[in-house]
Amino acid sequence: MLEKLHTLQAEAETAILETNDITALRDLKVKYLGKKGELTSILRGMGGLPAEERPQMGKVANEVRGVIESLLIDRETALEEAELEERLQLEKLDVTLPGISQEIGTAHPLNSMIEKIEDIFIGMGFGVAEGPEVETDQYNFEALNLPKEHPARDMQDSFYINPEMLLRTHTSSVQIRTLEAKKGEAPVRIICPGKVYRRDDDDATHSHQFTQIEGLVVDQNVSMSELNGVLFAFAQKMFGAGIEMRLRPSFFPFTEPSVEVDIYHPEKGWIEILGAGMVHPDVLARVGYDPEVYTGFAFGVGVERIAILKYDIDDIRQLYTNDLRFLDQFKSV
Ligand code: 2U9
Repeated sequence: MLEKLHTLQAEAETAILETNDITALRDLKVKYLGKKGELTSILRGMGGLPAEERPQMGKVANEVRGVIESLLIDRETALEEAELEERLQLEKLDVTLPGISQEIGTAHPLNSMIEKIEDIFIGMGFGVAEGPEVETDQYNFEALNLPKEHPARDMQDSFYINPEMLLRTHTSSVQIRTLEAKKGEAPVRIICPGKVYRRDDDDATHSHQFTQIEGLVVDQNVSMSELNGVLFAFAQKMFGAGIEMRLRPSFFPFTEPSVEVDIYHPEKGWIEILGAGMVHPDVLARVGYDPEVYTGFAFGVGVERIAILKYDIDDIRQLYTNDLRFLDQFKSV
């Protein structure tokens, strides 16, 4: 039995030291020291020994158990350390390596231009109003002095959904809705940004959908000189304090008198940037403002037109196609 115990110890020692895996080591513990393990099975045979030999054999058996236990513990510690070391090597982080740069997006030039224009007018006391893109014929045309037979209402020029509904051709309908809601109350000082739709063939300078910002001021004693002052302040803030601006007579059914507003461009000469005028008395009267008491001025800006001019863009379609090579140029704008 003594020999069996020593053989078991030697065998266990070799097996433990040769194991390179924690799970296998736990299996060895069961194999040698478990309830049904080899040491237990040897000890069971102690019953057959003479009584005087049993204490000695018991002592040796305990020593063998102690040796195997400490071998198991040492090996487990060694394997855990090795595993940790391996992980540390594998997961080593070189903090001096250059990082992976993240592409940072930026506002679309059309959106930054809308914001720029809004900021300028907000700075002059205007509020911002918005309204529906699908409009009634009444709000889009009738209320603005564009009667049924007016050429601008032609099916060829607008996107009609049915005889009474269309995609708005300008944001003037938002001003009409605002005036109606104010029920004759003054002052009114609003700008109305938004998408508008016209049946145009798309090319470098035309788009069937574009962005407008229209403005409206209604109060007592509003004059053409206030219109001139507000629009000149806008032109200066947008294009620089030294900009030259002129008004040319024009015609719109909803304003009287009407003007087109040009700025002087050093290379291109006089360029139209917006249209404007004194609100037609019939338009005011129709929404409940007595034209004998109240006057107003209105203007309309094509946002793309201003962006094209300011950023020297050669094709309006570049503002809609989301080509990153184009958009990346506006990171600092
Ligand atoms: C109300 C009364 C009058 C809005 C106006 C213009 C002149 C104008 C164009 C500029 C470039 C349209 O985007 S564009 O093609 N707009 O020239 N718009 S006055 O007049 C109004 C609006 C609302 C109640």
